[in-house]
Amino acid sequence: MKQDMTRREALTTMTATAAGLGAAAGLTSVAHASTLSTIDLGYDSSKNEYTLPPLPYGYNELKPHIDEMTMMIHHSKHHAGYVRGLNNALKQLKAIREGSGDASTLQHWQRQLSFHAGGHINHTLFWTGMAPASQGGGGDPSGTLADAIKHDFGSVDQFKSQFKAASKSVEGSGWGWLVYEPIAQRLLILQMQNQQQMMFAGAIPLLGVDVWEHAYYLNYQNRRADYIDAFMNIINWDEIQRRYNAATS
Ligand code: MN3
Repeated sequence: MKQDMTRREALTTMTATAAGLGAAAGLTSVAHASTLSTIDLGYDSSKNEYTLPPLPYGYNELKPHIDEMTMMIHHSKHHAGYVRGLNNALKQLKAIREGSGDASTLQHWQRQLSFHAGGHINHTLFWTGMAPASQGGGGDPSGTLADAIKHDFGSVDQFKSQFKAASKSVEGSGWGWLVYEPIAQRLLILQMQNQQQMMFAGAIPLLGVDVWEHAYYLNYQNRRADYIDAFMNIINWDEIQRRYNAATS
């Protein structure tokens, strides 16, 4: 096992792996060197259950861009709810498969599976896609990711402009995403409604911003645009570069 891996390295490495696999698969865990506690992206293979992954920074460390109360409720309540919903959907589908469940509810639980798996994976990528300045958050993309952004969007500024405009204009609850499309091998900006709609199979998520009201309403009220502008200041570009490397390798 990677005994010398720090907690942060473990998290970012595992997140890159998950993104490279299309995020829907490959969520695994790695033992922490000093405590032997499980550092994970939200799956306990010994229990076959999804779990709430710890944040790689404190709830108060993204201030002033995202306030402590919002971070605490968002992670410990909202994200935790998606984890519970995902585990429950799988439990119900297992029961139906084995004959003890109500087969007439299958479509409902399939829908629940999609929604809550989306919620769990989106948030796992969201937390690790941000970082306080002390951990390298902020600034601009560089290296091969910046080259790809310039190739596919014209310039970093044009990318930012479209990413912000797309995220601000999501109808209702949803997300803005930068994804890698592996057929044309190019970057795309997508809107997502709720936790899963308007994405397509094969799109590999690289950078996502949560624009559900629960992500910003305590501090920004109805000012979603201001929240997205603030989010642009705390992007963990090193982590997004790692995901891009995983997606393209
Ligand atoms: Mn959320």
